[in-house]
Amino acid sequence: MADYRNIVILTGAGISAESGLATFRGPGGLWEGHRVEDVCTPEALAHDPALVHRFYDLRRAALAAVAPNAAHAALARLDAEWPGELLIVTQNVDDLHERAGTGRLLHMHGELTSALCAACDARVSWPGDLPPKTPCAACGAPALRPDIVFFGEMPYQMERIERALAACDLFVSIGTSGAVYPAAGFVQTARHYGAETLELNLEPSGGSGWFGESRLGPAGVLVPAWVDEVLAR
Ligand code: BJW
Repeated sequence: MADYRNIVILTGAGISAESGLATFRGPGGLWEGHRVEDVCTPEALAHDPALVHRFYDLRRAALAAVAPNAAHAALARLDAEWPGELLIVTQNVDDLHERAGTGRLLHMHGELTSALCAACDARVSWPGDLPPKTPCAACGAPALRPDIVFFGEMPYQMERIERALAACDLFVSIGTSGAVYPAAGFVQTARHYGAETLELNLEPSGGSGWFGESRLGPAGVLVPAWVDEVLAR
């Protein structure tokens, strides 16, 4: 790969799989037993808030039982030691990147440990269960919901992400199936602006053909090896 200084990394559920968190698609996936439209749309939240809140309460509780793995730790090391620009954009709503020590991070699909007020858009840290109709401390409306980007809603910080994609000279995608937009299109945006592109995934993703290089295997092996390479340059 050519010389590079400015890296954008996209992570997905595959990076947390070796920590024991289920991915979404495939056998044993998180939505097996739940239809996605029953839990992950604004319509589902309006129709059956108890089901949707319970689904995310269980996911939030499961976080306490898991820990960051070698892939999260390697990206935290990259963040600490890489002297150039770096942005890690995660689609994941878990907090394993932060717990590994990564700072240059944004959560484009929301966070399990945060609540969002549907009335005033306030976001507040929320580590425990979140019953429907919980009042918002900012505006008083009984409107706190999981701070999760549902299908049909705009992911967070898209302008910042688009700017970073346009400016980077290396785009790396880790542990994502490339099934959900706009994240699935980031590789094309980065290529359009001239970046090198690398995929690290267990199997070829939906957008594999867009990547200049694909390395297949578990993130817990591939990511530390790649970070060693980058920091040795
Ligand atoms: C490993 C591994 C190991 C396993 N090591 N790897 C038609 C065409 C195009 C788009 C649309 C369309 N119709 C609707 C849309 C838009 C829609 C969309 O993309 N739908 C698709 C289903 C087609 N998108 C949206 O609605 C988004 N909003 C939007 O588009 O707004 C408008 C807009 C316009 C213009 C610009 C910007 C925006 C919102 C999407 C919200 C997604 N939310 C979810 C749920 C979050 C809450 C929760 O966690 O419950 O986010 S969906 C779910 O999928 C979650 C994930 O972040 C996301 C991606 O999944 P991910 O991470 O890729 O996981 P998997 O399971 O799919 O893949 C895991 C991968 O890891 C696999 O490849 C494994 O092989 C691999 N793996 N073990 C390495 N050990």
